[in-house]
Parts: sequence; C-alpha cells; structure tokens
Amino acid sequence: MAENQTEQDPKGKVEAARKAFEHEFERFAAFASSGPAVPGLKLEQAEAEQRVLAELRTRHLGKKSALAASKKAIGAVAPDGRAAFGQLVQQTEAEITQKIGRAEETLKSAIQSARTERERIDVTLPGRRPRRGHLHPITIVRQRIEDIFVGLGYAIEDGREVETDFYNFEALNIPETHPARGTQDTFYTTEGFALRSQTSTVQIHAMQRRGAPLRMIAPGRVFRRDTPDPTHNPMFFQVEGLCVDRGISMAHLKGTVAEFLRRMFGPGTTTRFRPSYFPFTEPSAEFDFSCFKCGGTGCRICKSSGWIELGGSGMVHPNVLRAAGVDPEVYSGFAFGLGIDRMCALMYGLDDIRLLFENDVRFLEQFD
Ligand code: FA5
Repeated sequence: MAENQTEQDPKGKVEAARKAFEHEFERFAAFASSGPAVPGLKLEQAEAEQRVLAELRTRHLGKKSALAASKKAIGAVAPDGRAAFGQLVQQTEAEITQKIGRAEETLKSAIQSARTERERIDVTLPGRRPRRGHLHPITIVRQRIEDIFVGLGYAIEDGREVETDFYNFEALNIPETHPARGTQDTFYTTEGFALRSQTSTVQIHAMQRRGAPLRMIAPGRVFRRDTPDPTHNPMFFQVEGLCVDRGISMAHLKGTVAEFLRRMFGPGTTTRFRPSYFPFTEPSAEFDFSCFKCGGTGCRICKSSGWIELGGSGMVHPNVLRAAGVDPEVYSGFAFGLGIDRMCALMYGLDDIRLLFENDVRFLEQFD
C-alpha cells in the first residue's frame, strides 16, 4: 500500500531516492566531512573505495537513476505544484552531487599522498655500489708464475684439455703397455680421446708448431682418476715448462727452477733436486724448495722437514724430441711440471685443496 502511494506520489519518489542514497552513502560520510587526508587509509583500500563510490554515483545520479526518472516526470506534475517539485528534484540532486563530489576529492587526495609516500626516495642517500668480484686464488698464483717466466723470456702456450692418446701418452714415451699409464689414469671420452692427465702434452704441440729453439710455459687444467682428499682432486691445475736449444743441460734446468722459486718465494729460497723417474725425461728429478714459512728449520707447513715438494723435472727424453719432430742429435732440452693448486694451498696456508673448488663465497672473499 505504502509502495503504491510512493509510486503515485512524485515527491515521495524523490524522498525515497534521497533515503536510498543516504543509506548507501553512510560508509563515505567520513570522507565527505574530513579534510584532504584520511589517517590510516591504505592505498589499495582507498582505490577500492574509489571504485565503489563511482558505482554509487552512477546508481544515484546516472541516466537510469530514480532521480533521473523524477526529473523526466517534472513536466507531468500539475502546474501549481510543478515549480516546487522541480526545485525539490534539483535540490536533492545538488545535495547528492555535492556529497559524492566531496568524498571523491578526499579519496583522490588520499590516494595521491599514499602513492607519493610509497614512491618516495631519499635522493641524498648514497647509491648501492655493485659488489666487485676478484680473481680466484688459483688465478692469482697462476698469473704470478706467468709474470716470472715471461720475465725470463718464456712464451705462454695454451693447450687442449681433450687430447688424443698420442699426445697424452705415446709421444711422451708412454706406450700402451707402460705402467705409467696406470699412475696417471684419466677420463676417456670416446675411443682414442682422453681428458689430458698432465700439461706435458703441450710440450709436443709446442715443438711441432714452433720447432726448436723454444722456451715456453703452459698453465692449464688437467684430469686424473684420483680420489679427492686434502691434497688430491680429480681436476687440478699444472704448469709445464720447456726449454729446447743447442747445448741445454741439467745446469740450465737447476738454474731456471732455482731462479723461479727465488722470485716466487723470496731471495733466500734454496732448491734441491732428488733423483726420480718420468718416462718423458732422462735423467729425471723431483724438486723441493726450502720452506718459505720457517726458512728450513721445520714447521707445520713443511711437516718439520724444512723442505716443500713442488714438482717433477728432467732432461727431455730423445724419443719425445723425435716424436715432436726435433732432432735430438742437434738439440737438447729440459722440462718441468708443477701443481698450481698445491702451491696455492701452501702460499695461503690452506689445509685442503678441495676448498678451492667448492665456490663458497665466504672462503673465496678472503683472497681479495
Ligand atoms: C707430472 O704430471 C709430470 N708431467 C711433471 C713433469 C713435467 C715431470 C715435465 C718431468 C717433466 P706428477 O704426476 O708428479 O708429474 O704431477 C705433478 C704435480 O701435480 C705434483 O707435484 C702435484 O703438485 C700435482 N698433482 C698431482 N696429482 C694431483 C691431484 N690429484 N690433485 C692436485 N694436484 C696434483
């Protein structure tokens, strides 16, 4: 009955539209009356409220709103009440428009200041510097070795990591049945190809390419089927040295190695040679140097012996010179090879060479 009355009564319709608006607008009342900022209102919240308010505006002031219908109905009202009715509609519309407008303004400025706050940057703060990397300790040691030998007139050769049986064994005087193959057992890729087990392979490549006379060092990665322990890795670094010329003798080998170690570990360093065996050198010797830590009196690093073992050496076997196309009747040469990883461990006091390949930044950072 009441509904029917409202339907009949244009004024009642306007009143009902206002009430419906007031009811829905309640949640925005605070925005309509507060200042430009709403304390505690988060950006996402304010944006959601803005969307709801836009819908509310369409519902109450849009073309299909009850108020729009009342506007259309003005003409149908009896002339004596038309002006008053028209005024009522206009007033109601103005009130609603004003309230929504104020709430919109408040939300807009709340959104703006929340955005500014979020994007605020302090331009006076110092920028973040990218962290600079540094060389790996093995690279540091390798470069020192290279510098010393370049100073002694040696060229630096780059070898191959995957080798044929010929370069890794045959040409180095290690035939297929030789027991030395067992001590340097390596990883085979396919028939006839292996990961090199020593940098001595570069001796052959260098002599074939450059001929004699020749002075070179060849640092690089080598591989062996060794079980990892504090002094062994299946992949490690060696540096090879080779000097071939007329009249080269064991004295040149000893002088060169002694000078290298003095430059590497200090002028007081002494060197000793012990007889040894390598299939590709004759005679062969292993060389040690006086402990750089205790000077020879004995300490933890040299295991109380006063000496540190470093590598193998000898006079290049005539068979090796021949295999590489150098006439052993005219030329002779010396060669040596040492392990960079163990040298690096000695220099930095590491008790396990495996640390060098774990890529733990906390460890590597110490060598900056
Ligand atoms: C050789 O490899 C010979 N080619 C050296 C040589 C060159 C002799 C020229 C004569 C003339 P040896 O197998 O001893 O030699 O290895 C040389 C060095 O490599 C060792 O002194 C040691 O420092 C290092 N080394 C050997 N095996 C490993 C391993 N598994 N892990 C880390 N370092 C190793």
